[in-house]
Formats: sequence, C-alpha cells, structure tokens
Amino acid sequence: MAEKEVKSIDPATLEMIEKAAQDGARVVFERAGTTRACPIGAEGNCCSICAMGPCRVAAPKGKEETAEERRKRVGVCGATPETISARNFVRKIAAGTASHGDHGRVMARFFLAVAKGEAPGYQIKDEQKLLQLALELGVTIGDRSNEEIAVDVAQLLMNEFGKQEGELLFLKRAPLKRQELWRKLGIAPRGIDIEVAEAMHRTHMGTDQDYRDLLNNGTKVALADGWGGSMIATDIQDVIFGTPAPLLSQINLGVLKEDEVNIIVHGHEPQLAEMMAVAANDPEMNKYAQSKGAKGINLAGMCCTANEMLMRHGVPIAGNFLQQELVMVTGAVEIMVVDVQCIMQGLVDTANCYHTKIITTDPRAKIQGATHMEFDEHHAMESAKAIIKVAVDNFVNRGQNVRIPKYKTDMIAGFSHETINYLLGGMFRASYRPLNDNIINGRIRGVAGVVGCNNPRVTHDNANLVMVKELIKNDVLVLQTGCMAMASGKAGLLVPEAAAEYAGEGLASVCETVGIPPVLHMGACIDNTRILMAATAMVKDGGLGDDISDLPVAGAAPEWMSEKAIAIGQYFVGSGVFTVFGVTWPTTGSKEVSDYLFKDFEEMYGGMWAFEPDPLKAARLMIEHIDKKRKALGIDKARERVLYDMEMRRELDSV
Ligand code: XCC
Repeated sequence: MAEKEVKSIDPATLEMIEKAAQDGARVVFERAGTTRACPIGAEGNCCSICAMGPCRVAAPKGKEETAEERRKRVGVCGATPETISARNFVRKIAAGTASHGDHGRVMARFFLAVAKGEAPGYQIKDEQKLLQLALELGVTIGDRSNEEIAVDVAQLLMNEFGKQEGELLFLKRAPLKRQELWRKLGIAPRGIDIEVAEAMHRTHMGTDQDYRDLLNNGTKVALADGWGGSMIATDIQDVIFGTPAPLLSQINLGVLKEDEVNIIVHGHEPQLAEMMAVAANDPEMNKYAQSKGAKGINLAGMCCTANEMLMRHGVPIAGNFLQQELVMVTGAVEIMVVDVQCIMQGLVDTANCYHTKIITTDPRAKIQGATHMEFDEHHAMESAKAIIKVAVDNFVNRGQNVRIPKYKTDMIAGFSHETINYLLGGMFRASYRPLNDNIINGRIRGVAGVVGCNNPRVTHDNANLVMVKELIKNDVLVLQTGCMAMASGKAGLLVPEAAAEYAGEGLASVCETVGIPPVLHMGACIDNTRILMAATAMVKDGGLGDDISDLPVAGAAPEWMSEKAIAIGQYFVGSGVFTVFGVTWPTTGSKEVSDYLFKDFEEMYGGMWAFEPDPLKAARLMIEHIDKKRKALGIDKARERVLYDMEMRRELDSV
C-alpha cells in the first residue's frame, strides 16, 4: 500500500478537512487515519464464507515456507490460499456486477413506464438512439410511434436480466473475433442475474475449488456487467434523458452559493436528479425560496449522479467521492439527496454537526438517522418539489458557521461515443477514421481509459493527476469517467487549452485541430461502456487489427476503492485491455492467483491485470503496453518518423 503524506492535492478539500477538525465533524480522512486496513483481508487471505472460520491463511512473513508448512496453510475445510483468494476476488466482481445490473434493471423498468406514459414529466429525448436500438434488436419500426417501439425495446432489455439461456444481446456489438473467443472459452454470459447468482454459488463453501476456473467464471460475470447491465443503463439513459454532447460547466466546492439554497444530489441513478433539475428552475419554487430569504435554488452534484447531471444539463459538480462529507462542512448545504451506491454512512454524523438534512430516496438504500422520502417516478415532479421544499425550509437554519472555499474550475464534459464519432468525422461522415489515422501516423500514440474512485489510503486526486499528465505528455489520448474524471476537471485538464499546456506535440496538434481537450470526460461509471464502444469502433474502422486486444490502448483505476471497480477492470481485461490498478490489490496474498491474473490472462484474453501503486510507473506500464501493440501492428516506425519530423520542425523554427 502506498504511503500517504498529504491527504489531498485539492486545496478546497484541504481547507474543509481543517474546518471539519475545528468544528468537531468527523470525515472519512480522519476515520482512515484511525482505522487501519486489515492486512490479512487486504491481501485476500481471510475466508469468512462459512462458520467453521473465519480462516486466515496468510503466509508467514520474512521466512521461507517449507512444503509441509505450505500444505498445512489451508482453511478448516482444506481450501487453499488460491481458492480463498480467487473466491474473494470473484465475489467482488459479482457485487459490482449486481450493483450496475440493478441500476440497469431499474432503468429498464423506468424506460417501460416512460414508454407506456406512466411516468409523466419524462419523455424520449433521443429518438435517433431509440430507433438505432430498435434496428439493432430487431424491433419493428414501421409507422409505429416512438412509445410503441420503446415498449418493445424496453421489454427486450428487461429480459436480459432474467434470461436463462443463450447470450446477452449486446455481446454482438463486440468485434467478431472477441465474440468467438468468449464462446470458445465458454464465458459468453447468458443473462445478467444468472451469472451473478452462479458466481455466488460457485464461491459458496465447498463448490468451485479451482482458482483458474473461478477466475475465468469471474470474467463471465464481469462481461455481464460491461456488455450487459452497465451498457443497458447507459443506452436507456441516453434515450430518455438525451445522449450527452460537449458542454461547459464548473467543478469543486466553490460552486456552492452563499446566498442560495444549496442542494446536493449524490449517488448514481439519474431519474430523480433529472426531475430535481427541472423543479429547481420552477418559478414557483424559486419564489418560495425568495420568501425564505434566499436568492434562488442551487443544485450541484456529487459522485456519479453529478456526472449524469453534468453531461446532460451542465449542472455543476461540488466534488468527487472523498468530498461528500466535506461539502456539508461548508455549512452551506441545506439538503443532500442520495439514492444508491458510494454513499458513506458517515454522512449522517457529519450532517448532525451542521444544519444539513440527509434525504434518502430509494427503497433499497435507507440510512439510519436520515430522512426517507421515497421517490415515486409515477409522480416525479411532486416528489422532486416536496424534496426541494424541505431544502428551502431548512435555509433559515443555516447559521453563521459558513465557509465556502473559493475554488472552482471550468471544464468541458459530455463526450459520448456518438459525440466523439461526430466530432472526429463530421455529421455526414461520422467515424473514428481520423482517430485511427492519427494513431497510425503516430501523432496520437494510443488511447487510455483512466477511471474509478478516490481512496483515502492514498493522497486524494494525486495518482490520477500524475498518471493522466504523464499519459498526455506522451501523446496518449485519455478517456475518463467517474470520480477520476472529476479529479482531472478540478485540475483544469478538461478544457481544450490543457492540450497546449500539458500534452505532447502530436496529441496537442490533433486536439487543436478538432477543438477537444486532451482528456475527455465520458460520464459516470456505468458509462465505461462508452469506452468499450469507442474501442470497438476503432477496431471496426480498420487499420488497427481485428480485435480490441490489438489496439494500442490501456486502462487504469489509480485510486479505486469499490467492488464495482473490480467488475469494470475485469470486463476490460476480458475484452482484451491491459488494465492497471493502484492503491492496493486484493490478491497479493496469493502469488498463483496474482500470476494468473497478471500473466496467464494475457494468453487467454489478450488483456491482463497489473498492480502498480506508483502512478508514474503505472503510466509507464500503460505506455509500454501501447508501444508493444504499436509494434505488433507495424506502426511503431510511423511514430518514430513523426517525432523526427517534429524534431526537424523545431530545428527549422530555430533557424
Ligand atoms: Fe463511486 Fe460512481 Fe467509484 Fe466514484 S467512481 S467512488 S464507484 S461514484 Ni464510479
């Protein structure tokens, strides 16, 4: 585990950590200091799946183990450290896949309700994407209305969750070679829920006890996330709320307003937040706010709900995962509205030190001590207004202990797969051709996805910045989602001007021509599927091999913490992408399991895991991998020539 000297590189965060200490408010940074990570659990060496244990199977440190000692280092049932490590790993994948899957399922049901006209206030915003989906899924279009088509599409997508046989429909989106590989290896998922359920069974005491089999099944589960639950969620959200296109907004705690009612929306599923955005602009609600002495209503996002709201409405972001308590420490937040995932229970304790009310809205996620106001999508506007009213009524309780850090940064977000296609190729010849050409001619060395969470075990936002800056300096175009995209936003990397300042000459010249930042914000964590689609589009456009594993691309989650991140990593690896994680690695206790994930996987999937807590070294591993792929494609020479050309240009300039 990386040693941490500073808590954050973000000045707004540091300012609020200090204020929290003064106010006696507990926050995650402090808890991480007082609660040590369990070293046995961190290495994957603790098995707690039955009541004969928990069994700890860590190897003795600092001495060679004899064969006999090694034979005896097993759980009460005889489970080996490899089985235990692999089981723990696969259970994380299953939990991550279940979370994204449950999000996707709720979206599919919501989609059906919208299509049937049972969710007033929502309508289909992206007709083109709906029709494309219908064509893809074989749904009749004819002269039927959008709503009729949507009912069929929604039903088909909803079936994906409970499907018992066959294959997930979206697997067909992958390059043909990849699909064949999945089938050959027997890891093409049948449905979403069935793979999660089977993984929970396989990892139950006394079932699957071959770590290789367990880990390959883990890929099958993860693919049910990437090419299943998450992809369904992204597509449906685009159809209902609109496919994102680039827009300008701002990020960091400075987006709060001293003289307005501040509402934070936090979590992952966007349907309530979408309605809150509408209701917050309602003249009647604003008049009500004014009657309480506020100038208006200010909505800001946190975590992935923030990304959803940003991408489609330009709603500013107050902060990423580790800032969720700190936003209340400003003393200026009336309510925090939460739904599911990444919501710390510590919020309630922090809120108790201020006037903030925590409002849970989802039947699956209640928090002791919070106010529960269940969101009803059939009466969405009423739900949204009722919640906003609580915020307005709470404005008068704000008190004097208010300090909003001055920090906020401009950023451009909204780079969906479709938008990149359009930006690169233009409306009439939308394609990834210019990207492929620039990779082939070497101006762009490759593409990297840098995604995932924050983790208080390492300096907040730091690993992301070090990694992303190193990548773009070396002409690697960076695609981001989740809390890492926010870290880049705060540091000013999500604006076109960042290209001239931080990117290598080749990448900078492409960014300048197209008018894009060197780091593209593609959305929330479920939107990592946009990266899968972008990679597939690159393969299909030609010239870069015939599978995702041939592409000069790499992935990373330098500050990950959630089980969803492991599921995402595994589906990228299973789709052929080299993926490196930072902070800590859950199988370090077993050399066999780690070797299997880090080395053997490459032979099977063409993509593999790596663990490197030093973000600079991790970035170099990614660049090395990209160069290896360039060489295999025979385009390594082109890049040398381009560099030579630039060298010459510099010489010419200096004459
Ligand atoms: Fe959660 Fe999605 Fe991680 Fe951020 S990046 S801490 S999972 S909010 Ni998804």
